[in-house]
Parts: sequence; structure tokens; C-alpha cells
Amino acid sequence: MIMDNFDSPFLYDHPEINVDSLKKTIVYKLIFLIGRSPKEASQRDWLNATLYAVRDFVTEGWISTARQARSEDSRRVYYLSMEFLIGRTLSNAMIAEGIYDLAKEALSELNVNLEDIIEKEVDPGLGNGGLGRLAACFMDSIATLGLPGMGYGIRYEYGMFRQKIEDGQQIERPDAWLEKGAPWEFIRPSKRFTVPFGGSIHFEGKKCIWDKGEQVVALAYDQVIPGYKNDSASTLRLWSAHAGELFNLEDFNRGQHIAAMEGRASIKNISRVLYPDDSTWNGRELRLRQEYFLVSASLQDIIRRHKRSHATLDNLADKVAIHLNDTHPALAIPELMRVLIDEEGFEWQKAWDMTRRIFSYTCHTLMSEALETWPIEMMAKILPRHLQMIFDINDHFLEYVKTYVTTDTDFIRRVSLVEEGYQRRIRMGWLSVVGSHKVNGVAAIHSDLMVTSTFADFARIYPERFTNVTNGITPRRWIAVANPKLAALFDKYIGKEWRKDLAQIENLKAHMNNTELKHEIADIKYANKVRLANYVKKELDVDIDPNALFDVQVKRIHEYKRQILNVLHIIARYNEMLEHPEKEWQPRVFILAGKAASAYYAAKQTIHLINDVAHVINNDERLRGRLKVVFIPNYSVSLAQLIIPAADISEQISLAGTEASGTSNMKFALNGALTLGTLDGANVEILENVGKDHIFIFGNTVEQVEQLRREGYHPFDFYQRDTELRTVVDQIINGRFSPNDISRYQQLLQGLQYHDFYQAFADFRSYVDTQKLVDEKYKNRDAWIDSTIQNIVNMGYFSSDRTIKEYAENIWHVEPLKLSR
Ligand code: 26W
Repeated sequence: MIMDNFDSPFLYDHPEINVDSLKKTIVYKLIFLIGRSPKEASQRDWLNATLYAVRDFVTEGWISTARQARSEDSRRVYYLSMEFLIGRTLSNAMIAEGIYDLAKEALSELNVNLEDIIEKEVDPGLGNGGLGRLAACFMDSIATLGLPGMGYGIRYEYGMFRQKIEDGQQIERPDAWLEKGAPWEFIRPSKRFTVPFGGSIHFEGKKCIWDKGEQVVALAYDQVIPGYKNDSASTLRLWSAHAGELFNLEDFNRGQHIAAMEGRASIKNISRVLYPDDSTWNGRELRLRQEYFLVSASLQDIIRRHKRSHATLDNLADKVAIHLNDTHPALAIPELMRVLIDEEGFEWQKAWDMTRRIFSYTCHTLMSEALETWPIEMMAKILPRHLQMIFDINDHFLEYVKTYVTTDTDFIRRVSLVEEGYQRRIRMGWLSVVGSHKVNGVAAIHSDLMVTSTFADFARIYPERFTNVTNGITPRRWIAVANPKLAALFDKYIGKEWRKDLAQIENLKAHMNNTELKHEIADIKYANKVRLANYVKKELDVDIDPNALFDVQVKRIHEYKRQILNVLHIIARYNEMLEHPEKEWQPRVFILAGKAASAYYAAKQTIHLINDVAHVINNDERLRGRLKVVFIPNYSVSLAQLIIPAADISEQISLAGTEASGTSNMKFALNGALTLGTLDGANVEILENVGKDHIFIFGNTVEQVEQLRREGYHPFDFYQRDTELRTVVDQIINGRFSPNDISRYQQLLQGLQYHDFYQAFADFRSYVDTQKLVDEKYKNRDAWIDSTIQNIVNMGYFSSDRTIKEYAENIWHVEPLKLSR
């Protein structure tokens, strides 16, 4: 095949090792760390032995990076996030170290197939979706750019649930990812901090004293994040909750050891499970505890590190930048104030000036239901000192607003950190803005909307504080790991540097008219489609034809992302195909995947509907295989790596003004899919980069959406006027796809007919018409491949290395370490 005349994309880069020495190392790990002989070893044993062996290569660079950071003593950045979706580590690490081919050969001599064991590695689901995956891409870029920084998160015992589909419906199963061992992490028994909760406060003069309640021990586990071929690595430190020795000794001594142990169990709950909510905020007490647990342990660690090399905290703001990944870790603001004032004796104003220099905050959403606000009673119970501190911050802030901005009482009410009403609440978004020196959105359109909607009042108070940093993705994972054939093609035409400098992808433009290149790109896409088709056959027993157009929508299931619009079109197409079977229909496979939050009824109904529609269509022989629908269960980072490189069309069809950025849109385009999308999130910038002839844009703009809302949107009118839409909606309502339960989708569809908050009906016509243009274009293979190439070569901007450089220069003010390479 085409691979034959290519250089391997995976370079040897450790001259000191060879196949024999690597074989020895792996076998050594197998025997002495896993405790198995090669004869008895299972595939998982080999995987773990290989992981340990590869980890050794990364570790040296990791230690020297840490040493270098200590000796330079320059400003460091700490990325605080409740979620990190890092994906599998083995291939990424081998590619970073340049030992992929070597390991493959070594294992093969041991009769082990590298690809097989790669598939056995767990994919830790320590995040929900976009926000968590972005944090992981950022860690990869921080390590590759050699920036002094680390990530802090929670080592959830159970990550995002595993999704199974039974009778077309989502079933949630626990994800016990640690049960099979976690050979990539280092436990740090010496890095333990106590995190207090509850208790009460009292004043001694002006001084506020916190009489703490229960205490939990936070124990550090480090994940090594290898930089790409720079002998360097960053740390992702994840905290796990332990009771330590702090269970009630009196109970224990009285013989009530079970009761004492029960206390321990409830404490461990703090890091037990990730909340599976994406974009909807859920005000649970345990979640508040998790957020403080992350913040308290991380700040203690940061301050300990600072004190190790400085006699004072006076220069903390010169040496430390802390980034808040959305508001989830926003308690870090009052926590730092508390430490500086209560424990270190700083004056209020000095502490506040330092705090604001230290923090920066990224907002990842525009959805009002995603904004965190905590009831005051709950905060008073769990974090009484922090509540008091937030009141103090609010007093100072409102004083400033009244003196310098306005005395308009409605304005004051709107910007207050305390939302008044039936239940008083703390607004964490407002707190994050007030306590940070920079606040950014994640795509140009999102940052613009942020200052005209969510934070409009604050943009008046602090206009210089708001900025944009468009998201990006790491080309290491999303090309080198996920699409090795495309990586090899890049290497052949433009050399290997694109992995570190994606802007170089532009150099492919010089070869754009080369017919050989066009054929190779087409062949690679086809091979990736075969790879996915095999998986679908194996997992779902559905045959899909790799020659068909693969139309893909994979992301969390949410009304604003409008998977339902996709379904409406699929059914419209189905109807038309049955009506005109003689037409030359472009064969298509619609591929969807994604999880629904456990309590999100409409999202779960959408999954059910997709599966019901798939069942009817896939079994209708009149279509002669020209239309297929598959819902791939348990979407994850590793599935994304399989699905995205196989896509021809990338569905990015959220209602304009609702998707902050999107990042899969970038992964698809870089892998050569054409975007079919609305003018939302980063789609807007993808359009600017690839040009209007190489993307399919449809639907209302933000302005049109707002106008429709203002003037009164009546989805029923759209339903009545558009016969095609009416037919589809009637079919679903009347049980055409759920003959055994004809009213199954009545509620869902009536919701659309009468409310349709995300205006799917309003965009239906333009969507269906644009889908026809997609068919037309796909028939012209040359034009399609040209557009594919135009997408790939114009994606340089969307590297997370570019994103992180912007953060480093404009927000964090940190500089790369002086590494030896
Ligand atoms: C507290 C409940 C909760 C949980 C997660 C509220 C909000 C969230 C996130 C903000 C949701 C999220 O993942 N947002 C996504 O962030 C990506 C990275 O910036 C963007 O690309 C997506 O558009 C945005 O939806």
C-alpha cells in the first residue's frame, strides 16, 4: 500500500536503546513489577510492562524539567480544572519519545502485537467533554513548549459513566478505571495535605477565626505528560481523598470501630465520582466539597513549593499564575485571600492586589443554566470562612462600583456577587471576573457575545480585562496518534516539523496540484473508513460501505447541539429515497455518538430516537444499502481517535450563539473532513481560514436568531409551511419509528412544535438544502479532494500550541524553560 514508500512517521529517537535492550526492559518490568513470567503473561500484563518501560524514558526528562524549573525560579502557571480527559497514554508517549517503531519490533520479537495491547489500555474518563479534553490538549502543549507549569485536578475513582445501549436506550454503568491498575501514575505519599470543611467562624476584634469541622486528607498522584521530543515532561497532579488518621479515635477506642470506619468511607466519597453533567449546573453539596477539595489541596501545594525557595510570600504574584478552567475552581480566589490574611497576616488590600495578579479565568459557555451559583446556606455550612470572605470581597467591589462607575441601584443589584431573591446565592462567574486580571472566551464570536451578554455589565466596569483566546487541539494526538497514515504523508511532503509547528502544514500548499498527493489523501481517508467500518461491524453487527459518504456528529447529546436536526434530515432523506428510488442517490452513512447526562430526559429520548430510526432504516431493503444510520455507544477520546479520521462530513450544527467554540470541529477539519455547520463557535474562524468554497455553512446567524426570539418565534408555522418537515414530524409523532410504543416521542416532538427553544425548525430548510449541496459536491471527487486538502492545509492556526503561546504571553506571563533541547 501507500505506506510502503513512506518513511515511518515514528522516529527512533533514543540512540542509547535498541530492540534488544528494550525487550530486556519490558521483560524485566513484567517479572519484577507485574510478577509474571513471559510464558504466563496476559495481553494486559504485557501492556502494563510496556507502559512501565516507556514511563522510564519519560521520567528522566520529567525529573530534569522539574529541576530546571526550580533552578530558574521563573514564574510558573498552574492550571486548575475539575476535568482532564487525557485519553490513553501509551502511543502518545511512545511517539513523544520517538520509540514507537522500536517498541513494536521489540514486542513482536516477544510475540506480542503492539496494536493489540494499545487497544487494551484504559481510557480514563476524568471529564465530560470539551472542557476536559481542552485541558488535556493544553497539558500536552505546555509540556511540548517546555513551559514551567502543571495541572491540578481530581483523581476520581469513577470517571464518566460507561454508556451501553439496550433496546435503543442509554444505560449507565460505572467506570471503574482504576481496577485494572494505573501504571502510568506515580503515587506521592509525601505530598499530602489536610482539607478542612464545615465548623463555624467567630471574630476576635477584626480578625475572623475559622473553627474547622471535619478534615480530609488529599493525597497526590502524578501523571507524567511527556513533551514532544524535547526530553521534557509536565506534571498533572490529581488529588485523591483519604481519611488519613483523622477518623474519630474516641469512637474507635470505645469499640465502635465500624462507626469510626463509616466516617472514613463518607470522606472518601469526595473523590469517588465525576459529576456527569455537561453544560447544566447541578447544585449538589458533594460537588461543592469536590471543588473546595481541589482548590485547597492545590493552593497548599503551590504555597509549599513557593516557600521552599522563597523566604516570603510577598513575591508570590511575581512567581505564580493560576488559571481557572471555568468557574469550577473559583473558590481558589477566596481561599488564597483566606490564607494570605488569616494565616500569613497580610493586609486586605495587599492580599487582594496579589490575588488579582495571580488569577485568570476562562469562561466556556454561554448557556445560562451552566453558570454556577451556590446557595448561601450551603456555603455557610460547608465553607463558612469563604462565605464571609466573599461577602468582604463583594463589599469592596460594590464600593468601587458605586464610587467609580455608577450608583444605579439596578446595576448594583445585577453585578453583586450575591444574587438576592427567595434563596440568596453566590454567583461564581461574577466572583471569577472580579478576582482575576484577565477573563477570556474560547472563540472570537464567543468572546464577543460574552461581553455583550453574560458579562456585559462587567465589561463596562473592567473593559480591559476581557479578551479572546481561540481554542486549539494538539496535532500530536489528533494526527500523529489518531491518523498515522496522514502523519506519514505529511512527513513525506513537508518533513516532520509540523508536529511541533502546525503552521508548517501550509507548506503542503505547494503540492496541492500534485495528483499523486490527491490520490494518497483519498486512499488514506478510505483506509480510515475501512478501519471504522470494521469496528462498527464487530461492535454493532451493521455493515457500512466505506465507499459511502460518512457523515458524522459525535459530541455530548444536548438540545443546543441539535442532534435532533440531524435526525429530522435523515428521515426526510429516507422519505425522499423511498419516493424516488430511481434517482442516483449518493450513498451515505450517518454516524452519531455521545453521552446524555443521566438526568437529561430530552437528551436520552434523542438517543432512543436515533436508535429507533437506525433500526427502521438499516432494515429497509428498498434502500439497497444506500442509507445507513449508526449510533456508536460509549463515545470517548479513544473512540474519537477512531471515528474522526474516517469522516467525510463533520456536523457542527448548534444554534448560532450557543456553542462556545467546539474543538472536534478543528479535529475533523485537520483530518480532512468538510464542515457542515452554522455560524457558531470556532466554525466562524474555520470558515475564515478555509474559505467559503470549502465549507458548508447554513442556518440563521446570531443576529437572526435574536431577532426571531424578539419578534416571537413560532415553530408551528415552520412545521405547517414546510411539507417535508411536517411529514417527518408527523411520522415521528405517530410512531412510524416506534410501532410498539406509538406515543414514545410525542412529548419530545410537541416540545419542538410549540417551543423549540433552539430553533431547529427555523434552520431545517436551509440544512436540508445544504445537505443536497454536499451530495452534489461529493459526486465530483476532484472538487471534494481539493476541498479536503484546503481544509487540512489551512488548519495551522488551530494548534493548541498557538493557543497556549497566547495564554503564556498575554495572560500568564510565563516563558519557556531553557531546556537542553
Ligand atoms: C457545573 C456543570 C458544568 C459542567 C461543565 C457546566 C459547564 C461545563 C462546561 C463549561 C461545558 C463545556 O465543556 N464547555 C465546552 O468547552 C469547550 C472548550 O472550551 C468548548 O469548545 C465547547 O464549545 C463548550 O461547550
